[in-house]
Amino acid sequence: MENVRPGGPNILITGTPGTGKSTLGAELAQRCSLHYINVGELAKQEQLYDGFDQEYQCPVLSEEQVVDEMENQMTDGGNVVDYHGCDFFPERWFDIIFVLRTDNTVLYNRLEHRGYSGKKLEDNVQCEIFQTILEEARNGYKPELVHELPSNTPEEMEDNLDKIEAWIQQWKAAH
Ligand code: DAT
Repeated sequence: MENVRPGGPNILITGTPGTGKSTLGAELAQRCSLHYINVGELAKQEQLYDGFDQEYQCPVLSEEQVVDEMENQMTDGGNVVDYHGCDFFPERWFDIIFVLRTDNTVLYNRLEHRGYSGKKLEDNVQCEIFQTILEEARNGYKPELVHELPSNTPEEMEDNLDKIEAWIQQWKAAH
């Protein structure tokens, strides 16, 4: 049975860090009057952590606590969710999933500009080269839900916004 969501569709924006998820997600939510959820920020705000990663020197997200925290809001619908992973979210949450993709050199420059260096920079660029997040999305969700979007230039960002906005209008008309 299809999920009924009074607040509108739930959209997941995923991809390697630096591909443009938060820029796209926040802008999309504003344009379409949806609720923007940056999962990393939510975890930080609510301290939804489970241990500490010595290698990366950062707290480890508690996937269980994050899911519990988001559940009600996701059931209501009308959310744009932004996270660099997707395998721990319940499949029933999302009506569509967009995986942002960025060319290696463009991504390298963006992450370097963000202050990443050494192993962290290399691991994130490798994550994009190996299409890790795309594979994760394809493994976890019905193939027809998962869409790749290029995110190298402001024109592509604008084009992606237009496409998703059109999809939202269609979804609303059909529900
Ligand atoms: P993420 O949330 O995936 O980590 P971001 O939205 O913070 O990524 O974007 C990282 C940087 O790259 C930021 O300075 C904005 C820029 N950027 C993102 N998408 C872009 C695009 N399609 N064209 C040009 N710049 C982009």
